[in-house]
Amino acid sequence: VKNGKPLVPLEMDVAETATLLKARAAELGFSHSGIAPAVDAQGFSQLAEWIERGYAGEMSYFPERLDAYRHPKGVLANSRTLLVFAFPYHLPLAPQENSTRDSQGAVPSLAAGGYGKVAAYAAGRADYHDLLHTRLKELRRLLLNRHPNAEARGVVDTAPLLEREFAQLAGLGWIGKNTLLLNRSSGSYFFLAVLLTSLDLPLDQPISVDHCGTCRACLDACPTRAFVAPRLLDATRCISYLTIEHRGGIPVELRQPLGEWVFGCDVCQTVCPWNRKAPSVAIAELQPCPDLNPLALRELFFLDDAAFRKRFHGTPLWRPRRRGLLRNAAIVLGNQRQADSLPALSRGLNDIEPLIRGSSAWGIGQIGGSTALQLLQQRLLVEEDPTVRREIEAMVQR
Ligand code: B12
Ligand code: SF4
Ligand code: SF4
Repeated sequence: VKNGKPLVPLEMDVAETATLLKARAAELGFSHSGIAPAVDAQGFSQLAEWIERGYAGEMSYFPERLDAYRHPKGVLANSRTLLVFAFPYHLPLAPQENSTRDSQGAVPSLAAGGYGKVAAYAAGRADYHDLLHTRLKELRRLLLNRHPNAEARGVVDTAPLLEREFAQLAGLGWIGKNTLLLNRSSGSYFFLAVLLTSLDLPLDQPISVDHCGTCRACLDACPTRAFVAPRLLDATRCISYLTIEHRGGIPVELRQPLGEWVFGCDVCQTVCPWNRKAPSVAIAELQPCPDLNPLALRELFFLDDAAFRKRFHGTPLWRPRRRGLLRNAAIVLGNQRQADSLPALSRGLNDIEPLIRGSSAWGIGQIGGSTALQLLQQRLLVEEDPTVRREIEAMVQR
């Protein structure tokens, strides 16, 4: 600096910062990066309508801080630009790739029963929020070292920001009919992470072409018919919401369509033609973990709170907690209709948690037969919770 003026023109300086940040992001494992302006969120009024229609379900953080979604300054007051990054995760496993083995060393197929499917993003041991925040922190430090007076904040998921909209503005892809961000080279199997800053970084060109064309594979394949229209998702019908975010019982009419998904769902991505050639480039922490995917469900019913915590704490599957994961497991075992699952479900029917008892009653009812009926009738003699009683009675009367 000479006479209070920078020797290097400021624009060049920020341009160089942008180049450095993108280069470092690539070294840290991000597959794409781009810069978007901090402008009003185009989707704001649609977001408000989406909440109004009840599509957000129990995700109360949407209505509670709706106003903050209007503009990125709701996340960082002085934000001028947003660096948006994509981070790839492992593609869903083909059944033969599943590395879980039973005691005889054989690879169990889901059809054999007792196992549940876990969405690809959650198949590794690490929680992606932790992985991405560590990387964003390093990028933030790099930015602030070069511009000590600037401000920057890294976010993944939890801030009031329509990440896919800003990713599209930053040139990372387009928003597909399944509402996910898609990229011609990587499909949609990646996470998004954002670094908001007060710096005027040079902007990238948004992608304005919609490469979905006439395709509607995702809309037709969704097992629970969760898409009200292209790019409009009723989250309360989405298996990902039901198995991860929803706290209560799974609505009866959606239990069979849930199929074998015990945590999340990949259907609207696996059918997408843009994912056919997507490269599998996940880092070690996101590689599918043999004891998590597919998930052996029956043994879960024999884990108490402490054992459950020991097994799942720190993994993505911890989010719905024991009660949520066992609720899901009971539904999947019910859908598989295997008598071998009755001992586990019987344990669930007598669990301390009413949600698990009610879901297990449903699972036992799906398996049917005299043992199932006996288990349900026995429980009915002592059951006091009215909701669980209704679940059991509905199964006994079938
Ligand atoms: C809440 C949430 C969910 C909810 C709701 C999903 C959703 N589509 O909104 C649930 C739990 C269902 C979910 C599921 C999944 N999620 Co999620 N989720 C989020 C989160 C935290 C917020 C999304 C959000 O703001 N939704 C609000 C609604 C309104 O957004 P929208 O549906 O896109 O709405 C727009 C359009 O509908 C549009 N619109 C167009 N026409 C019309 C017409 C009308 C009438 C209306 C009302 C609206 C409308 O306007 C809206 C506003 O822009 C984001 C992270 C973030 N902060 O952005 C991750 C995020 C979107 N999820 C992610 C992932 C990976 C998933 C799953 C694939 C996980 C899985 N395998 O199970 C599934 C995919 C399901 C799907 N098809 O969307 C990634 C997606 C990465 C990518 N490539 O796009 C994100 C970005 C997380 C991350 N940081 O990486 N998720
Ligand atoms: S994640 Fe599954 S349930 Fe949700 S919209 Fe996609 S296909 Fe439907
Ligand atoms: S399946 Fe088809 S319509 Fe759906 S996101 Fe992919 S290209 Fe678009």
